[in-house]
Amino acid sequence: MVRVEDVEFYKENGYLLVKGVFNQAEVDQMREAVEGIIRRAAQAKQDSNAAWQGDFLPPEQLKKLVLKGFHDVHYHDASFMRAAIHPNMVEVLSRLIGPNVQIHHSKMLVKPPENGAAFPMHQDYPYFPHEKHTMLAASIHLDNADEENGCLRVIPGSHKQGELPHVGAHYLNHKEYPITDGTLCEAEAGDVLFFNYLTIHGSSANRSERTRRNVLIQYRDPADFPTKNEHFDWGMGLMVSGENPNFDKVKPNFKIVD
Ligand SMILES: O=C(O)CCC(=O)C(=O)O
Repeated sequence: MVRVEDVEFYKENGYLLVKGVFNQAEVDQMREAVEGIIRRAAQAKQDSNAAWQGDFLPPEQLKKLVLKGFHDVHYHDASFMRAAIHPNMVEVLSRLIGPNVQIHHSKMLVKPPENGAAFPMHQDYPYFPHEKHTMLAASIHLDNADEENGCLRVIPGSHKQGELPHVGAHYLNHKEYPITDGTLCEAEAGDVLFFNYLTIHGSSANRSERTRRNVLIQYRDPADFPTKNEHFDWGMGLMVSGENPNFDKVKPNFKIVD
């Protein structure tokens, strides 16, 4: 599934699209699971709009945009846990990260038709900084994604710049980094886009008549330690490949929430 030149491409460019990681049946199960989460979130009145706010779009455009976003999806439906440890995923992850791989967290990002939210260009690093920068996102495509329905865009090689200043620790200056400058990463349902947490990325609004469903799982080497005591999610630290040589160093700090 991954050739030596693919690993080289990832190292050079900070991202890699791998085709056909999941088959149609697996994609269908995850699509149903996404619908289930949306339904249960609505029932629990926890379906607030997760669209990013800021000055990257005029306010009258921004207020119309919608994102159905939900964290820790592998705690909501087993199809995501199966995806997280799928042999095809593990094969790619162990080539890009190394023999030992851990989940950091997961989420789903659903852009509804016509008004699906945009993501200004940003790095994921400021949200959960680590020492060695092994962290990467695996963006699982549950729909064909293209320019029209707001596919992901990346700036190739940008991970080599290291940490960049973010507006309010949130996103990069949108005048310096317009979304449209990003390289389009068009993909089909079942494909996975892997990108490092330092790679600048974002996506435009969904202006098509099609939904764009993305499930994103962050992974790291267990020997790559967080530099801040924050962003603890359910499932942090689950091993998907190899062993944890430092089990006593980093432990999630879970709290019971009423
Ligand atoms: O799903 C997308 O289009 C972008 C998601 C993203 O940039 C993120 O979650 O950091």
